Amino acid sequence: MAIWKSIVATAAIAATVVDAGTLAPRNGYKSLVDSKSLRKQIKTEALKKRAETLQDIAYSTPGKNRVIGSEGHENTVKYIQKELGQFPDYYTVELQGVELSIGVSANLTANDKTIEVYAVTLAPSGHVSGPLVAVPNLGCEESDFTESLEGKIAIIYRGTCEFGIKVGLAVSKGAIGVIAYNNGEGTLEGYSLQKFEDPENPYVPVGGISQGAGEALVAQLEAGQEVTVDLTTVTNVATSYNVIAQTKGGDQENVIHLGGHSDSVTAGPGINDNGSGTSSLLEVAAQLTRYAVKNAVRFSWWTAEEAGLLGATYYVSKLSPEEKQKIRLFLDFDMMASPNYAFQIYDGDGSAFNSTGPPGSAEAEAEFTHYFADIAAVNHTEIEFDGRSDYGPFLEAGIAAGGIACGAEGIKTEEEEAMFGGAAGVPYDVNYHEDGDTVNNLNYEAWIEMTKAIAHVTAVYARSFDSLPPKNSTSLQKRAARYAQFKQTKRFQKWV
Ligand SMILES: *[C@@H]1O[C@H](CO)[C@@H](O)[C@H](O)[C@H]1NC(C)=O
Ligand SMILES: *[C@@H]1O[C@H](CO)[C@@H](O)[C@H](O)[C@H]1NC(C)=O
Ligand SMILES: *[C@@H]1O[C@H](CO)[C@@H](O)[C@H](O)[C@H]1NC(C)=O
Ligand SMILES: *[C@@H]1O[C@H](CO)[C@@H](O)[C@H](O)[C@H]1NC(C)=O
Ligand SMILES: CC(=O)N[C@H]1CO[C@H](CO)[C@@H](O)[C@@H]1O
Repeated sequence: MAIWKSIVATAAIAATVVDAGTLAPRNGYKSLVDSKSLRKQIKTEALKKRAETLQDIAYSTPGKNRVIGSEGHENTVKYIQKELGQFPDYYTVELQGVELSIGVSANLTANDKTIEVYAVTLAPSGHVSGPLVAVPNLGCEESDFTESLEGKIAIIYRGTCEFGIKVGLAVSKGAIGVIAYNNGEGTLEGYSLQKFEDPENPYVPVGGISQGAGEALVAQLEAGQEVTVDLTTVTNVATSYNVIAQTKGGDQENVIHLGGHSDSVTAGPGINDNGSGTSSLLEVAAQLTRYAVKNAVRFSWWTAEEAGLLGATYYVSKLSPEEKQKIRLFLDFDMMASPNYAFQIYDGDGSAFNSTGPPGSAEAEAEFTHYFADIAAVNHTEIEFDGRSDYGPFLEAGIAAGGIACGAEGIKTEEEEAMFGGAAGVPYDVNYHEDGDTVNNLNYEAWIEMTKAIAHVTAVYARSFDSLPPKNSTSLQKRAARYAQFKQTKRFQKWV
C-alpha cells in the first residue's frame, strides 16, 4: 500500500518567461526592490501579531499544537493561504498535497501485560501478533539483521539513522511488525519513520514505546524468555499541504526560493520552532509586494518537517530536471527567535565544518556574513551544513542552499555569551519542542534582526544573481553525487 501521493495541485506555477534584464509589465509602476527599503518595512509589531495568531490557532484546538494532521496545522495552512490571497496580482499560490499516514492510537501487550504505546507516523494501521525478536545494534545496517524475521515482530532501538531504514530492513527479513523504543526520556508520541515508504517494500505496523519499557523487553529476551506481543495500531491517512507562492513578476527561469516549515511538534504550539520562520517569511512576502522584482521569488511553507522533512522531500521529488535548474538558490529559515540566541549561518563554504554545498552555497553564506558583519554590525557564528532541516532534500538534488538559524537545543558557549549576550551553559532555546515554546518566550530583538536578514537576501537575489556562479557551471547530477558521497562519510544522529 502506497501511503503517500500527490493529490492536489490547485494552480500551476506561472511559466511566463521574462527577459532577465527587464521588469515584467505586471510589476506596474513599483520601484525595483532593494535591501534597505525592504528591510525598513519589517516591523517587530507585525511579526509579533503573526506569532500571536499562530499561537491562537494552536490554543484554540484540543491538542494545543500545530502538529501535522491536527486542526492546528490545517488552520495554519489556511492562515498562510489567506494572507497570501490578499495579493492575487502579485503571487501565484499553489497548495501541494502530501498524503501522510499519521499515528492516532495503539495498543500493545507482551505476554498479556499491557505496555503504553503510540502508533508511529508513516507506518500503516494494523493488528499483528507473534514472537518478539531483538535486533542487535541500531538496526541501521543490513548486517544487524542476521536471522529471518518471518512471522515475527522486531524490537529496535531509536537512533543514528531514520527509523524507516530500520523498518525497511526488518520487513525485507519478513517482519510483520516493529516495536521502536526510545533512546531518551519520554514517550514516542508523535514519532515518525522520517522516510517515505518504498512501494516495493511496504512498511508494517510500528508501535513506539519508552526506553524503559523497551529495555525491559530486551532484557527478557536476552535472559532466554519467550515474549509474545500483540500490537494494534491505528493511523489516519490524511492529506497535508505545502504552500508555495511565487511572484508573477520577474524572470520565471531564474528563481530565488525561500522556505520554512508550517508544522509544530506534538508537545506545544511551536512558536519559535518554527512558527517564527513561518511568520518571518509571511511578513517578507507581504512587504515584498510593494516592489518590483527582476528575478522570480518563491516562498514555501513546508508541511511535516518535524516528521522527517517530508513536505520538502516530497516537493523536491516532484521537480523535473528543468524545474530544478530554475532554482538558483534555496534558503531555509527555522527557529528565528530563540530566547538565548546566537546568529548562526549555515557553513556553505565548508570553512568551519569541512562540508561544502553545491556551487552557490558558499556565495549564499558570504551574503549572510556580509549582512550580519557589515549591515547589521552584529556578531555571527557558523553551523554545520549537514542537511538536517528542510534544505537537505535540495542539497541531495544538487541545488545550492543556505540559511540562518538562532539555535535549538544546543548549549551556548562562553565565547558565544561574549558575542551575543544571554547565558552560557544554557540551551539556545530551553523550550525547544516543549509546551513553553510560546510568544512569551521569543527573543524579539533576535527575531527582527533575523527577519531583516531574510529581507536582505530576498532583495539582493530578486535584483540579481550576479554574485552566484553561472547556472550551468556544474551539472545537478554531479553536485548531487558529491553530496551523496559526503553524506556517506557522516552519521546523522540529531533528529532521527
Ligand atoms: C485499545 O484498548 C482499549 C481498551 O481495551 C480499547 O478501548 C481500544 O479500542 C483499543 N484500541 C485499539 C487501537 O485497538
Ligand atoms: C575534508 O573532507 C574531505 C572529504 O570529505 C577529506 O578528504 C578531508 O581530509 C577533510 N579535511 C579535514 C581538514 O578534515
Ligand atoms: C562581538 O563579540 C565580541 C566578543 O567576541 C564582543 O566584545 C562584542 O561586543 C560583540 N559585538 C557586538 C556588536 O555585540
Ligand atoms: C544550461 O543547461 C540547459 C539545460 O540543462 C541548456 O538548455 C542551456 O543551453 C545551458 N546553458 C549554458 C550557458 O550552457
Ligand atoms: C525538528 C526541528 O527542530 N525543526 C527545525 C526547526 O529549526 C531548526 C533550526 O533551523 C532545525 O534544525 C530543525 O530541524
